[in-house]
Amino acid sequence: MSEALTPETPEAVLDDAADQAEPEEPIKQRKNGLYPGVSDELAESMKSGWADTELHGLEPIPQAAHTAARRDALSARFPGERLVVPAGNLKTRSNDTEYPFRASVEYAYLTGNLTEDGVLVLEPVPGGHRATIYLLPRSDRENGEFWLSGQGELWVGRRHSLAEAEQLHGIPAADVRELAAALAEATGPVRVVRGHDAGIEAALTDKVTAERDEELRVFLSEARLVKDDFEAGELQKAVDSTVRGFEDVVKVLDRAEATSERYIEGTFFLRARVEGNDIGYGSICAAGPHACTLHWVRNDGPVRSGDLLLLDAGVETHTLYTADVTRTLPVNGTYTEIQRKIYDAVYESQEAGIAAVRPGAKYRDFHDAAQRVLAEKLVEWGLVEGPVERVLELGLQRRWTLHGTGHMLGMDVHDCAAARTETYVDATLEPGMCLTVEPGLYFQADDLTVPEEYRGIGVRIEDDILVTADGNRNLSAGLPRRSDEVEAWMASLKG
Ligand SMILES: [Mn+2]
Repeated sequence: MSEALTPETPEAVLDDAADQAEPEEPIKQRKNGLYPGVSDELAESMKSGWADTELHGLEPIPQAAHTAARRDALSARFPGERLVVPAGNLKTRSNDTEYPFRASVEYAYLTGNLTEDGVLVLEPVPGGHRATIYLLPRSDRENGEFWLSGQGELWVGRRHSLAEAEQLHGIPAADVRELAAALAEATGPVRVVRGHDAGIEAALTDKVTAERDEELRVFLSEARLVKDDFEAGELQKAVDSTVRGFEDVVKVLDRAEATSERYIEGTFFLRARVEGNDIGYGSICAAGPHACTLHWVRNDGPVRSGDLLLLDAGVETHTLYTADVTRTLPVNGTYTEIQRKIYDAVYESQEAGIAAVRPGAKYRDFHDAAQRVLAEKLVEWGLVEGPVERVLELGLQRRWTLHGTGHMLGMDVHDCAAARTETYVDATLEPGMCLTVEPGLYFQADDLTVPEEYRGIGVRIEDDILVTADGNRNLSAGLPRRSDEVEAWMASLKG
């Protein structure tokens, strides 16, 4: 990262800065605490000679056609109350470097805007609410902010003006730098989505309660249980990019063998960054026994011919919807006998799970259907004593199935996580819900209760399933799942 305008020695800068007249308005210092040395002549020069780049007649972003209805639903749930939904701020990685910014799901869902420091406020008015997005405006040239401040556009890139933001999002925009003080002054009931913007929360600290704020968070989580057509389309885009990312990985498995699991991680990441915003979660690139570690994201192990590769990865779109897909592939293109036996059992379990996804079915049905198949296989193989009913009742299969069979999918990979039990796991499926079906079997390398040939084998198959009016649609059907089809697909890509 460049650090232009840094003079030779820090001492020189401090002396120099002390000599400078204070700017009329305080400029936020760059995080290294050093002002660059600035002569009056240079400061004057930097104020002028810049073209007017204001954009006019901007088309609204595609989400704008949907976010108004989402805000209306929120408004109807909390009449007469001020609602504050922050995007969040940059998070420090170390010293003056930050993690890539990702707007809070609640803010992105309600506005479509994705920039740091943004805040949506719904102000109660007769008959409903008036929405405003508070944003950092374009940098001021007059006070030097645009080139002397760390948030200045010269450093971080051009922002949209407030007028441009208003056209893009279909929501009136205002300067966020005045919001905290205004919120601190304001009276009347207010709720804030917590955990994203400490400054905004501090301004509201005497006016909010944890319990009431949680109700706001829960509502926004439950609002996302059923996806609208736009969201379903974005999820399909995320999956389509993910399919291409899996194809990329298969094509470079020989290079991964020559290096490590990192080659797979990097290959998938390239696809995610070129076609989408990012990966939706840390890619699990688990070769050999690492497949038995459910969240293996270190990805620093060897990739060996004869082993399986469990790849659990998803591309996140520019609108922040993510796929969540897993395939378990033979590194050399052909499953061994024992690998195929375990794989086919998981496949059969997944088929039973997917078949149970339809409107009106209980959410738990697909999990129960998938678990039953796995329990049957484990009894059949003599790994656990039957009958199957006893195994299921005592949950004995879970030594090897380990996790639930799926979850809601959307802007979060584990979407709608704040939804109440009665609206999610104890509820029934509705058209527009999107969930993963992802049974697995995992035989740890040190599991002495299973024959040696099982040890170190982990298999998961995961697809993204949209509930439709008459059943379901597998959004990730573009990736083969049956073992012989996986082998044929790999052969065709390596060809
Ligand atoms: Mn998943």
